[in-house]
Parts: sequence; structure tokens; C-alpha cells
Amino acid sequence: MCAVIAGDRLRDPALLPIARKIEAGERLSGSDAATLYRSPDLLGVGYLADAVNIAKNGRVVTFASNQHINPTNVCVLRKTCVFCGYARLPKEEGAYRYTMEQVMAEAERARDGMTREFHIVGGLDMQAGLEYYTTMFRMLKRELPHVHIKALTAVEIAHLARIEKMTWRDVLIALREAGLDTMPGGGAETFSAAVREQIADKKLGGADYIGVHRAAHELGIRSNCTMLYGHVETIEDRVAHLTMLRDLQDETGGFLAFIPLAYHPDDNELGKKLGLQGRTTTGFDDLRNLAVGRLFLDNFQHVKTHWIMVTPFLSQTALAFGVNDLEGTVVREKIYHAVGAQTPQGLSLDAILKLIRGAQRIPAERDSFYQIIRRFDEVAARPEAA
Ligand code: V47
Ligand code: SF4
Repeated sequence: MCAVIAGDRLRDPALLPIARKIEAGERLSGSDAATLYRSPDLLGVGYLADAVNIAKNGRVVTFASNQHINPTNVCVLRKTCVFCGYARLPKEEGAYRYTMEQVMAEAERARDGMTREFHIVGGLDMQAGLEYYTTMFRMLKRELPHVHIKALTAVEIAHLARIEKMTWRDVLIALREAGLDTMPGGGAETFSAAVREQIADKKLGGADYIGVHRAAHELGIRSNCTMLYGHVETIEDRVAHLTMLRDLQDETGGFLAFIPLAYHPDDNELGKKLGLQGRTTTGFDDLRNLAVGRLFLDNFQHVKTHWIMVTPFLSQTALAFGVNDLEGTVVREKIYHAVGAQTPQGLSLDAILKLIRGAQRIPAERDSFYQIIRRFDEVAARPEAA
């Protein structure tokens, strides 16, 4: 499957049998993934991931012009998702729920700009039921029909099903009829029950997250998936999480992309409890999670780096570690900026092109299904332009 892998590029002998498997197109085991996570040879792991990515996606790196809309931060799990700094109780200071007019006012910026996708997620708000979202999606499709709606995590779908006393499937059918196109990957955190008990005790469990995505894929609604790392999880927890994602992808093929999410410790209970405030994940761990995702998830076409969490510079470096997609020109991101992200709230097209070209790759704008809309080949990448 890959171009020839040069064994002399690997300084950790434990990586050699893994490299041979990759070259032979054999699937990696959970124990291979743990070896990749533990190897001191980060560059070797990155080299393997880059080879696999280039064989799959060439030197093209995609991005989408999207706009985040977070319509409500009111959430019934406010007290139990201890890693979240975004949610509020209904009467708490800072709580908000947009009216349709407010949603439209935010969305309005997409009218003349290059936004092609709304990424809509929020809290589990008892006052924002199925009708709130179906009305919102119908309005957005009526006013801005060219914009794709990627909305509602598996956790939000399950919440709507619970409060409306409907099945996941029926909620998804109603949302699709109203304009839902695809689903984002949020809410996965780390699937391990022991981890969830510590960071998100009352949240939808891993098996149900998978169940909601399966229901969506069966209806032809494609989705992304994520893994939150850098908190209390172990390497074994990460491997088990990736295995569940790979298994569902084998079954349905419905996942578009995998996005590892770096835990941010500021302004949330967990960060205080762990004494991690001001200390984010390390660059090594960020690159390693992306590279291992690329190597272990052999049935995924796309691995995305979320520059908002790991900085644009780290995301640029990740383009040599198996990543083929950058989270796009996000307008007014709120969720991560509530937990201390110091990155800009949006990146301009020029900034994204510069990052990708600086990594000696070819930038291309894509749609929400990863179809390329336009390539930006014209400027040959020169290191000094980086
Ligand atoms: O599920 C919450 C995470 C996720 C923190 O599908 C935190 O294209 C770090 O999933 N530190 C929502 N992360 C965002 C998300 C996402 C982002 C970009 C693209 C896509 C996509 C999906 O944000 C939540 C949770 O895992 N989150 N709090 C925190 N303190
Ligand atoms: Fe609510 Fe999501 Fe925050 Fe949990 S992570 S408290 S479900 S908004």
C-alpha cells in the first residue's frame, strides 16, 4: 500500500515489525498501537504515518471554510462533565440560548463570505428540543441553501431522543428532513467507563456514542469522530477507544474523519483537580495522537488536526505526521476559548494557505464530504516562504 519504507529511518527496533506490517498492507493490532504510543522515536512514528498518508491522499492538504454556531450553552450535565468550561445552568451568569433571530444574525455572515458549512453544537438544554433544531435548520436552509449543516453530536441526539421520547433513529430522520447533512464527532471524550466515571459521569457512554453514529450511518448520514486525550486516560484507554472507532468504520464506512482533541485544563473543574491549570498537552503527545490515529485507523481516509486546540504552528507540523486536513477558517469559536485556548478565533484563507505551503504541501479547499472544490497549486512551496 505504501511507498517503500526505509528501515534505517527508524531508530526504535520495536517499530520495524510494525513498518513491515504497514508495507505488507496488514492491519495493526492493539499492541502495535500501544508500541507506537510508547516508542521514544516520535520521528519514526511520524515517518510511518506520513508514508501512509501520502499513499492515501498524496501531498494535498484540505481545509473547509466553516463557521461554528453554538446556539445554547445551557446544559443539564454542567456539574458532571468536569472538563467542560463552556456549559452553564439555566439561571447561572453567562447562560444563553439564541432565538432564531440571533442564530440568523450569526449565520448572516455566511451570505457573502466563503463559508460553506455551519458546525452547530451546544449544551443539553431542556428548553431546546427537537422543534428548536428543526426550525433552526429549516430557516438556515431556506435563507442560505448553499451552506452544509454539520450539527449535533451523538450526545445531543441522544438527549433529544430522551426528552422527546423518541428513538435515536426517528430523531435523526426528523433532523435530516429539516436539513441536517452530517454530524460532527464531539462528545466521544475517551470511551473507557473508568475514565468517563472521572470526567463525564452522566454522559452518554462509549457504546451508545457508537450506537448513535451507527444509526446515523445506516440512514446515510455521515459523521466525524473524536477522542479527547491528555487528561486521566491511559494508553490502553486510547487504544480501546480507537479500536471501537475502527470496528464501526469496518461495519458502516460512515466516518469521514478522525479528529483527536487535546484537553485544555483552564477554567474547568478537572484542570483544577489535576493541578494542570496553564499546562496544556505537549507537542510530542499531540503529534503522536495524530500519527497513531493515521496508522491504526487504516479504514479512515481523513485525519484532521484541530489548530484551535493545538495552535496553528503545531497543526502545520502535524502535516508531516499523517494529517491531511486542517480544521477550517472557523468564525468565532467559543467552546475552546471558554477553557483557555489562546489561539485566534478564526484563521483567514491567506493564513491557512501559508501554513500548508510552508509545510511543502498543496492546499485545497474541500466541501463537507471532502470533495475538492479548488486547489491552490500556483505558488510552488519554498522553505523561505514558510
Ligand atoms: O466533545 C470540551 C471537547 C468537543 C474541552 O467533527 C474540550 O468536525 C479540550 O468535537 N479541552 C466538541 N476539549 C468539539 C468537537 C469538534 C471540534 C472540531 C471539529 C469537529 C468535527 C468536532 O470539545 C467535546 C469535547 O471533547 N471539549 N471541553 C476542554 N476543556
Ligand atoms: Fe454539556 Fe457537552 Fe459541556 Fe458536557 S461537554 S457539560 S454535555 S456542553
